[in-house]
Amino acid sequence: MQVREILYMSADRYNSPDRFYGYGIIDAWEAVKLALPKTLNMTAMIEGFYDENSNVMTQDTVTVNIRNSSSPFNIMDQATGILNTNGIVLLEYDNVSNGVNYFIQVHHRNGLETWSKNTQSFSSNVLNYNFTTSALMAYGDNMILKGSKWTFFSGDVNGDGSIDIADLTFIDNDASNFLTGYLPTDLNGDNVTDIADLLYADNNASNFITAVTP
Ligand SMILES: [Ca+2]
Ligand SMILES: [Ca+2]
Repeated sequence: MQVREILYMSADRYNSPDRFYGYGIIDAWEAVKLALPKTLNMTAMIEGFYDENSNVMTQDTVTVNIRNSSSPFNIMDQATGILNTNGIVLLEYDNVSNGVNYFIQVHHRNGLETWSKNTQSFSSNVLNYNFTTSALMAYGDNMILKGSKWTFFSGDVNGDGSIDIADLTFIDNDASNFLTGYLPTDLNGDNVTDIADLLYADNNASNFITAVTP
């Protein structure tokens, strides 16, 4: 946001009927608050990374886009962070505003791309959003229940928005070669690619799981 814009929005006449005729008195503290980064406090679980018995998720990186509310849903800002063992991540954005409606779009190395059900807005520089409480939190209700948590489908290894034979082939190849480490084919985050990973993708591919987006 431009400094000029921030100062304008802080002024006492910004929301008054004569806003176009003058800036009113600039409120420096209000301007400082407007210029602060916006924080998304997001909770999300990845199917394969979440253990419903221990109620713990293996930590992993997600990239979260804040997107415009109308087609073509331009990306307004992007941040990357680590979902902790409770599935919580705090992400900061500089290029979004309070009171504006945005979609939240989440990317993970092999979790299926998932969007917020509806548009959301930051208020007082914060937006809290929890995907795990209900299928209704995801666009198209496109999540899978694991224990008591709604989670993002695992298995989109190549990130093309569908879980299918192409993803299974990647996992199968890496498993055949006994590959280990931080790989897109490791669906449960144990740093080994094997049959356990293949099962998640196979199950979701059998159900023709694809991303559902606005
Ligand atoms: Ca795929
Ligand atoms: Ca694994």
